[in-house]
Amino acid sequence: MTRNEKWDRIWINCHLATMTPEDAPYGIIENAVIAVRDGKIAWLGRAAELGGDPAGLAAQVINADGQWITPGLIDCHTHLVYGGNRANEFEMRLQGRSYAEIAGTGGGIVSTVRATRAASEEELTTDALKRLRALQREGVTTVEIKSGYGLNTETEIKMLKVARGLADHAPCDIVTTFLGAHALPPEYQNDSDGYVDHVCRVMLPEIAGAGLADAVDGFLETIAFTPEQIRRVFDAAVKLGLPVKLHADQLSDGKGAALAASFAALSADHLEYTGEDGLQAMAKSGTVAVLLPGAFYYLNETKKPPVQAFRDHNIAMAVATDCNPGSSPTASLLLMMNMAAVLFNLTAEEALAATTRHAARALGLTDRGILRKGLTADLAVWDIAHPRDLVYAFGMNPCTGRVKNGAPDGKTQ
Ligand code: DI6
Ligand code: FE
Repeated sequence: MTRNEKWDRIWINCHLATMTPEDAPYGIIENAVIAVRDGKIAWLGRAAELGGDPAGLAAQVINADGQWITPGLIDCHTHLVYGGNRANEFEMRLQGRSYAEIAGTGGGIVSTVRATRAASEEELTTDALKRLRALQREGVTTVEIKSGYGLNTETEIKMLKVARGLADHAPCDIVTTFLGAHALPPEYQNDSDGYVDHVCRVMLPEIAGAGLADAVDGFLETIAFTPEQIRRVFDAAVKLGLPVKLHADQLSDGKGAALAASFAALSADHLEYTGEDGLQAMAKSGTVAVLLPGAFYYLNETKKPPVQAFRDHNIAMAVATDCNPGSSPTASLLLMMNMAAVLFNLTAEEALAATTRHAARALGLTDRGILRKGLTADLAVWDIAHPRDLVYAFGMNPCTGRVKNGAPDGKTQ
């Protein structure tokens, strides 16, 4: 091998959880090495099979001291760009008011809309970065971020620009989603059809034209938009070549999962109330079920998503933070993995697949989420004894390093 054919970097003395499905459980390779070159995984396997001296094979050798390496975690559903917070509404809920009640009296999503419209790009960036960095400290290397707190063209664009811009401040890939159909803005108080028209005819084309959205989302719920309205938004998205996803069946069975699946949605999210019709449609379309235990917990819900039915139907399950100021103010994906296990009965292996392989699929990304030669070298390094430890404990963070496109970010805890 000539000098410039050397790998850029090799981690020795590590254990791998590749999360490749054919190597269950966890795709464990003990006493392993993993090498990267040009941002991609160049080689991985048992150290005994390396067939050479690491220092001769790679420009840089990193001794992982027996730690574990997994794919970088992926948070596939967040609203982490927003103005202000809703701690006041949390206090109201503690005094007995419901989330829907607060939303119905000028609070809820619309109060965050007011704060987001008033915030500058700099202010939004500063606040969002705190949340993004918290995710990164737990090994997250790809984050999806939705708009939906602007509800007018100018502010939706501001949010999406801020979201995209976060990648300049933190070694992380940002995937953006336009969520114009999140709530009714005050300007359209008694005219939800008029607002949906505006979303389809003005906002969506302008945002798609500017290349600011990778996908389109909506909120189908009695307190939000009807199936007919969501269908119109999705028709407009499909015409512009954008994939769709949906907040579906969170607080009631609005038949959202089936509607999302009929548009071959990347994912349907929440799904507490999804019934058999929705499950069958999702299985057929290959739509990923994104479970959001943070919102379930924080809203004190009791109806759990049909996890056993997802398994029976072979529907891939992802888990995400839903990081937002109203129903899930958290930036801990590890905690969500633990909650998915304890509250929703995922196995530890399912919970880790849910934030790696299946989360990548929920975003339509085929170059990450597992460790395999040729894929993007996004890694997380953990001071643990076994990959199950990532789901077992909560409020602990064993992440000691992250690698984005083959480069360590240099920071440890
Ligand atoms: N479902 C959610 O969980 C978030 N949005 C949505 O459609 C809640 C957003 C918020 O309360 O601010
Ligand atoms: Fe959400």
